[in-house]
Amino acid sequence: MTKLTVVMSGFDPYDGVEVNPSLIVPRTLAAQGVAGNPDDYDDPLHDVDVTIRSVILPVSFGSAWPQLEAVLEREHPDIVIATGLKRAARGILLERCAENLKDAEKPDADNVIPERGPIDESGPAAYWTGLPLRAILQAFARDNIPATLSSDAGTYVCNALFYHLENWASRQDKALAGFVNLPLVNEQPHPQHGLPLDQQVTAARDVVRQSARYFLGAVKSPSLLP
Ligand code: PCA
Repeated sequence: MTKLTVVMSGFDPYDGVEVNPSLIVPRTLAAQGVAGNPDDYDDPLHDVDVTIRSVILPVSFGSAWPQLEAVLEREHPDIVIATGLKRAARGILLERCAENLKDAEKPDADNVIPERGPIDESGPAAYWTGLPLRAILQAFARDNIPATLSSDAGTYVCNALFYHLENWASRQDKALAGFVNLPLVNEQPHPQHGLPLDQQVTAARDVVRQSARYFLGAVKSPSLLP
């Protein structure tokens, strides 16, 4: 049986929102797992054992990445999926690209507003995500999950973590990493904002399953192309 390790990160409560879905969804998925169906030979994960580790990070420019990096050094994951909250989002936002820029308008959890400028003075302007976004969107369509591709995770802590993470992934032999923004938890259907929690967990399961398939070579199309 092939073994894969996935690290899924989230953030502490943020932006006055008591229930940050990115705090609950990774923990829930780590507890539930994403088991393939061992009797279904068409299921590319039928003989894959996927372990998910969740980690919750502070909304801090200074310590979110070092805390995630420590987990990556310990777990040596094959796939890393970072998540955060975008409170204005209607559905799931699949982030395409991490920008080498921090530009915060409000203090972080350490009460720090970092100086505006690049995250890494000598790093590239941006990194593409490593996740197979098109395959994930197709899985979302099958599961009726509202989602869009997003070209910009902002210039706050989420983007900074995403950038450090892709920088890390670029130095690994083989590791996929990306960032997914979640909307508010809204149990009642709402025309503009939010999704129920169980739909968000289903979405995260789709992200893990499609990323695992891609990692194992079962998804053919390059991640950013149609
Ligand atoms: N969202 C923030 C940081 C933590 C979170 O959940 C952001 O958009 O940068």
